[in-house]
Amino acid sequence: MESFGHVIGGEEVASVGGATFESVDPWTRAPWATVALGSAEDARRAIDTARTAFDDGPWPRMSFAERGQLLHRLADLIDAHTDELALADTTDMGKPIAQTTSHDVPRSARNFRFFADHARITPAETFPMPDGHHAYTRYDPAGVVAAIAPWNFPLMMATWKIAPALAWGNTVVLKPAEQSPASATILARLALEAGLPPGVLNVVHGYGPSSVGQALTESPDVDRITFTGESTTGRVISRAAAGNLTPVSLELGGKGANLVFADADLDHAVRWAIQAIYSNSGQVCLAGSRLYVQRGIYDEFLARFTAAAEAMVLGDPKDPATQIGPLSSQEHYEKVAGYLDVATADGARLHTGGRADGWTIRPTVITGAGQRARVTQEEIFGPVVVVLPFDDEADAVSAANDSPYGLNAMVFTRDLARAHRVANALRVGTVWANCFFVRDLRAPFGGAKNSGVGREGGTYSREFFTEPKAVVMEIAAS
Ligand code: TXE
Repeated sequence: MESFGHVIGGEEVASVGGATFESVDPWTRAPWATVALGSAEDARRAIDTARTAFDDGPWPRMSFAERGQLLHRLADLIDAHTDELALADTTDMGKPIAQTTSHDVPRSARNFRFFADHARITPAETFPMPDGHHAYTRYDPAGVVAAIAPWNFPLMMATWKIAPALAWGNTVVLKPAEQSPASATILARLALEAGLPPGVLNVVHGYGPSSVGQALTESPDVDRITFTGESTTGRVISRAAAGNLTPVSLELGGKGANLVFADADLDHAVRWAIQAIYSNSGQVCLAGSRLYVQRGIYDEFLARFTAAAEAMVLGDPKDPATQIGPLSSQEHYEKVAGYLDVATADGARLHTGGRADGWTIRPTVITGAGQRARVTQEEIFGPVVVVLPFDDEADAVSAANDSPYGLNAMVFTRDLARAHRVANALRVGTVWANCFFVRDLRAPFGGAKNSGVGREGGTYSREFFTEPKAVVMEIAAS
């Protein structure tokens, strides 16, 4: 068994009361690591440490170049420890090793490099005023940031929050999800090795309600809360934060619509549609879990899509050939498997897929579900796609927008005017036209409706993790 502690004030420590929990490998379904189990008291220790590091320590007072140098060093160490970090996430939550190695870990390093550089080179505004004054904006760090991360991209989502927070001079307390704690401790160890001052990046393990998560969101000493997870949890966190008027950034659930028009390049659309729903076993907030196909190509598209889904390689996530691993936990497997029963009980059909061994679900296609069916409206968060036909553009847009979620959508068409029109009409935070998951880290990332509050990325992260200050100065007294 491996062992992972909290990292508070530059040291890896046990919980105050010595409590631990076990992280279960969802492939073997056996515990593989012992993890410190924090309480509200451990959260308070971490917040106090981060507070002192912010109020009295060097970090917020360093130049962007000095901080950037340390964050680049951390990015280099992440790259150098790719195998260890990739294996940690894969063992914790079952994501195929090919994905953690080629995507999640490199992207985590990139998050630090990008935000370090972005903070260093982004200009602030000046406003020359006509009356003998000028105004300019300072982007001062906000203070102590609580980052609450999900289990579906453990290292990648944690670094997406931590990197801009640190680059702008804040100190951080990270609570990783209880299903995927290991990579957070490894990251904090590497941050110390890179030379980040003690107390700047703290990690506390534990649960959400009545535990570390709740303590972080209720603390008056936390200045910003950034959270990714379920929409219901987002509401609970918003309510807790409201007690102290602490600003929150929430990236919540999704039910991405993927619109495939008859004029699309079908091979291309099938390839992306497969990727959009089955990568990470569908445990992706951005998943294209509602696949709307124009009626004229519906049968052909469905046949090609089904063949590609059935060809996917299931198995041990530590095998580099595996494309579909187990779901992240028994609880989550039961939730996703339950939706297969919901689909058939509601009169829909499992066109392909279903349960496999252990906690694995085969790439599943549901047909014959209505627009109002639960499987069409609710976030399943597994390798399960609902395929529905549409007649024309107006029909496609209205079906896509008929959802409580508004995180993202995809449109496949060769008609660029239509791609622009549809992108304009969709009520979501991101539209991908003829692609999926391609990111420019300067662009806003977040969701409309129940998919979130606020945006992160580039200057959007700056707005959230700083306290923008207007300085108005008289130039010449008259
Ligand atoms: O999410 P939670 P869960 C969706 C997906 C999934 C469902 C449940 O549909 O099936 O959520 O997953 C912490 N105060 N997404 O239960 O509970 C918790 O410890 C403070 C979408 O894992 O939202 C963990 O660190 N913190 C998603 C984090 O919140 C609390 C990614 C997420 O857990 C808390 C993951 C509280 N009261 C799941 N309660 C996405 N948008 O990508 C929980 N937490």
